[in-house]
Amino acid sequence: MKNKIVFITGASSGIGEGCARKFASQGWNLILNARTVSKLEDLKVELEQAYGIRVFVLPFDVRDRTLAVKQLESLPDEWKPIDVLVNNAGLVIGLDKEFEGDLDEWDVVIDTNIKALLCITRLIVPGMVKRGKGHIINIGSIAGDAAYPGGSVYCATKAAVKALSDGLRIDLVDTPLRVTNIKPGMVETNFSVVRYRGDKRAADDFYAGIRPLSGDDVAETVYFAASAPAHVQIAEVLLMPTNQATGTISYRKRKE
Ligand code: 8X3
Repeated sequence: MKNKIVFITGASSGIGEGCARKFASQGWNLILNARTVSKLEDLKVELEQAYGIRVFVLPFDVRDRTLAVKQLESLPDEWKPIDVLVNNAGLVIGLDKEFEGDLDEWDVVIDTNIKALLCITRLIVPGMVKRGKGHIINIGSIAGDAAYPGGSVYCATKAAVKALSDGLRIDLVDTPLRVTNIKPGMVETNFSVVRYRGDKRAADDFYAGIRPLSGDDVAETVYFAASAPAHVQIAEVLLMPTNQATGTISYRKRKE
């Protein structure tokens, strides 16, 4: 295939969907992963028609290591030389205190944000090393820079994404491969609804009076890193709404 290939996890909504649209608009072929196949199929039809690129739908839960291995092995040879991996799949459930939360929910968060990211990296990067080219872009978070109230476990997982990104960059320093950690602040996606356990109103209230980033805003930064000249490695980007200053400080306009 003459076009470059990007593999995006969690591509059915939010930042992942934004990345799918952005890379497609720039002529890349896409391998799209998420749990639900229907949204990926819709995206495939839409983006192939709009941009004349090709899309391969690869549905699986990134936490299922056996299935991840099977699905990646099943990729046709022409889809195997992945140029860019966007490790985007991630979530948070609840805003509980560290001594009160649900251990099973935290397992889901830790397994997705850390162990699954590591598994997909472990499966895809050896091929990149062999081919002597590739770029791993991890979606970290401002939450990885410092813990905030009710964010203990989520913040820990995003601190882990930073460590895994830095460690991988060290391990690949003698190769042409690049590693980027993108750290968004407030982004309005379905992510927030899951954080409030499905309470859309509570999620909306969180953004009242402030204009958050969109998944597309973050995708622009992801693409900026991916399209930098080969000798330029964007190691980290912290991006947030103009009225956010840190993980805990933001300004909200009050209703008159
Ligand atoms: C999500 C951003 O600010 O909600 O990673 O922690 S924040």
